[in-house]
Amino acid sequence: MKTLKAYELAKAQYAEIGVDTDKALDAMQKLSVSVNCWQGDDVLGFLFADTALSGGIQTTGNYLGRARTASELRADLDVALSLIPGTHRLNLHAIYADTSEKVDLNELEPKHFASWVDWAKERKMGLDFNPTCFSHPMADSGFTISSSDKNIRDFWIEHCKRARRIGEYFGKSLNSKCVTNHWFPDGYKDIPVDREAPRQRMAAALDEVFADKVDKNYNLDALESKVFGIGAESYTVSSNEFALGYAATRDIAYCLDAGHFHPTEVISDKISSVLMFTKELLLHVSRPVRWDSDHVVIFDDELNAIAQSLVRTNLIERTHVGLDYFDASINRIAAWVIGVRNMQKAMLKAYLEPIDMLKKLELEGDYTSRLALVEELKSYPFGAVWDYFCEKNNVPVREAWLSQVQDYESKVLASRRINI
Ligand code: RNT
Ligand code: ZN
Repeated sequence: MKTLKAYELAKAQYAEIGVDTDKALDAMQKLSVSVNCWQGDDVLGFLFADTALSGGIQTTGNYLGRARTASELRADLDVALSLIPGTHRLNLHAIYADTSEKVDLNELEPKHFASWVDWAKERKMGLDFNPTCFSHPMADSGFTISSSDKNIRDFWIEHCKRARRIGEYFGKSLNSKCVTNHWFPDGYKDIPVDREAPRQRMAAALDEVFADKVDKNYNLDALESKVFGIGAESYTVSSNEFALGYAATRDIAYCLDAGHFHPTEVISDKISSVLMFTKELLLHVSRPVRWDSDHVVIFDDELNAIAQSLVRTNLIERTHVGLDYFDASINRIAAWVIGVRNMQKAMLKAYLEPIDMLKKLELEGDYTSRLALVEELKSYPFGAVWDYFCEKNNVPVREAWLSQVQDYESKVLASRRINI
């Protein structure tokens, strides 16, 4: 009741500047965020959970309650999703196959993910996918699909081909196109002599992967770039220029990860450029702190700028919004809830801008009014609209979700003390 009253007041205030809050809420209802499953178990997965995380990425922290099995991960996700408004997608990695079979990455088949499809179907959710090109003996050299060793290359080519078929299976079974994102940690710790050959090998290998026809209505491929990783500080094969150039010339999507650029470089300014030359874009919204640290997404300036880039010129229509972070130092379910809700809040705030008015001021060269208005908008009562959105979706308003996570922590997570 209080929430509704506050919403009505906010609605009137927004109406004065020509913003329709109900329309913003409709847009929000349609927004699905691809939730990164790997936040739930520190990127370990179930196929090789004893193998150390590799590929130059790192989780730190040892908070109690890491999900150790697919059913634990699903139970945890159910708790998180019950605290997040709207209907979302789950982003799976190949290592999250749910099978008792001893199966390697180059042997994976759709059937190994059947339980995930059942789970998603029941919840009317879509699934996204990723080949896992790390944490595996075949990635030990620091190179996967661009390795100079044909055996290694072929192993990863086969894995990626299979990943796309699994993506197609997700898309078909759930009637919702799956985004299959390809990320390769390949690179050198120290300065290479030949910067070109690994890139030529990677492009040729990817061409082989994508030569396999899978139905584009059900699977969209994306290629993710990166500036450096731990142990690959001097050179990354799939750099920004490589991945963007490859994606644009092969008609696949490019994946921009917020942590994969130099520390002061932001992806919010890249979105409109990339989408001039590719049909679709995948985002890995993350929070780099001094490096690609994959901190939980917070409601900061860059998150708001990303949302504005998506909403102001409607590029959201061609963008798949995924999250990519992994923090093992706090409750992992809370990490999901905080990150997804923040992404949604930023999008809502962007939907509540008087976009036409702002664009007009800009075109007229009235930069004084543009700045004045954009700054005043920051303290408009968007929180009241957000609270109402949560209430309408039957999820806790404001921090009321936290006690539910704490309850689950003491009842369920606290008993997960051993590795199984
Ligand atoms: C690594 C990339 C990649 C991974 C996930 C787990 O730097 O961001 O997207 O984080 O695939
Ligand atoms: Zn990423």
